[in-house]
Amino acid sequence: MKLAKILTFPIIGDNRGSLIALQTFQNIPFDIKRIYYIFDTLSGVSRGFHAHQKLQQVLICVKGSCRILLDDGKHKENIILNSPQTGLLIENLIWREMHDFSEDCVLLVLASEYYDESDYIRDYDNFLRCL
Ligand code: T46
Repeated sequence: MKLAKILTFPIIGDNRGSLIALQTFQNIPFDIKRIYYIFDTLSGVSRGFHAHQKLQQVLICVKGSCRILLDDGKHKENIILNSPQTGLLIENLIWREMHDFSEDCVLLVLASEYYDESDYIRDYDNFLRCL
């Protein structure tokens, strides 16, 4: 894994089931300013197709599965997310696409910044120029 870092979160489990706690600057390496989640994705739909100038994010598939394609302009990597224990830390200036959402997929995203459309690079040629 070169284009992103895999974070593995410990499960706090007991005889009732499982729990995972995420905390700023403990197991999440930035100040969490925003949380969003993607769910009920229609069959065959792909999302993403952009990079960010500044934003860092951790993607966690808390239910189901999806495939994340990462691209730094030179290399591409595919990562399957299918565990609530796994976080994918994506730094800035990495092109990302999300594919193969399972019907039950819930993709939770922790973000280092508030939503700002001007941080998005939505054109691939522009992304290559920004690198
Ligand atoms: C990313 C991947 C993993 C908001 O108003 N606030 C928000 O916090 C977000 C994330 C989106 N939006 C609006 C902007 C668009 O009108 O929701 C709409 C859908 O957003 P977008 O097409 O950017 O969604 P995805 O799934 O392609 O990408 C999202 C994040 O936007 C992006 O930062 O890295 O998930």
